[in-house]
Amino acid sequence: MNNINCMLNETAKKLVDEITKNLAASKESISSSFGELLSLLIDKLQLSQDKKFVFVLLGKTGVGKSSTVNSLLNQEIAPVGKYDATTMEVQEYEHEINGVKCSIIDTPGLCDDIPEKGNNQKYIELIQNQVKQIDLLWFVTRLDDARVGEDEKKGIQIISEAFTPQVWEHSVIIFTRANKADDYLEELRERTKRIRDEIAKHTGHEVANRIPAVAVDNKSQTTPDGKRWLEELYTQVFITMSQKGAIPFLMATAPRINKTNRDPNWNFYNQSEFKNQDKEDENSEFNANNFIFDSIQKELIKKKIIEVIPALAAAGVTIGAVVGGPIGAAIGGAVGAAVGSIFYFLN
Ligand SMILES: Nc1nc2c(ncn2[C@@H]2O[C@H](COP(=O)(O)OP(=O)(O)OP(=O)(O)O)[C@@H](O)[C@H]2O)c(=O)[nH]1
Ligand SMILES: [Mg+2]
Repeated sequence: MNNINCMLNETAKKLVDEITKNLAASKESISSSFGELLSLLIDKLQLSQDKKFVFVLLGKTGVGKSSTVNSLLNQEIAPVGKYDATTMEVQEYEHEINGVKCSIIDTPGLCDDIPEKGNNQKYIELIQNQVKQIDLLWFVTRLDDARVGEDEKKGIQIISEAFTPQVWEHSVIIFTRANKADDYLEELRERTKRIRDEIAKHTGHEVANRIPAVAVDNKSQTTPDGKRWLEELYTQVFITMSQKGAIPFLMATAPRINKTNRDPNWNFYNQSEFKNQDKEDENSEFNANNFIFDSIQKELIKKKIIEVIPALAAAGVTIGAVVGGPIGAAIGGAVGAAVGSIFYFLN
């Protein structure tokens, strides 16, 4: 427990010791290695705190790239607005969330029909020079657009050439304006297939068909099927992003992870009393910007966490419920929030 002792203040240290001891009294087999596990986890999280996660955004101007990233991270990271892309450039927005750095790299013009024909090679060099890390590539397009445009095809091609087609192994397809679709499920299915087919020209179908597609609507908390999209977006982003970016991302978002086991689709938006409560209490479980995962999403996130930190596979199912919250609170800060969330998902 040396590492913990270094970083915790006296009160927190006592609390962690006490919890560990209580656990030892009640569950001998789990607790014998619990201290080691916790120590390893805290080490890993502390290391990750200095790392950052990087999202690269690809999509035509005005489709909702900025809005969607801002919704997920609950911050005004990239400006939202309607202005025409006139040149192809690379824009990097750097930000710190909960003490963790992130970079959102925007690629204005890359998927837009602007008269810079023949300049693909120049852009490839530009993006290669400016982008050193990609944890997740976001291909953003409107659900109510019927086809994959020539400009989008060009964007897909340039990205594939600049970063090798493997870049699509850590990518998601995001459909915005889900509530504007005429036939939601049909359009979701059809458009997903068309975009995957286009990407498959560079990666082959095996990689392309594994790219998750998520429908969102930045003007609404739900999609036409009545389900919240924020948690689904979070889940697909988290499980698809590179292992390197996953823990920084989890740490940045951990304070917004709601640890109650509530059905995410219970109708809290419809209840005006709770809407008012949202405004009063940022951390309230009724805050619509917080994440309330359903059991399938929890399971997927758990699987990814264990993939990134394999030692956690040894953590018994009972640990999460018993100590996750108190230990997380005792540790405090981004590391504590992440510890609490990780044990919540393991549970
Ligand atoms: N109805 C609806 N409007 C959206 C949605 N997403 C974005 N918008 C609106 O579309 C406009 C453009 O959104 P942005 O997020 O700025 O789009 P962008 O792709 O980042 O655009 P550029 O950075 O200018 O290329 C804004 O007025 C948004 O409010 C959505 O899901 N549904
Ligand atoms: Mg934008």
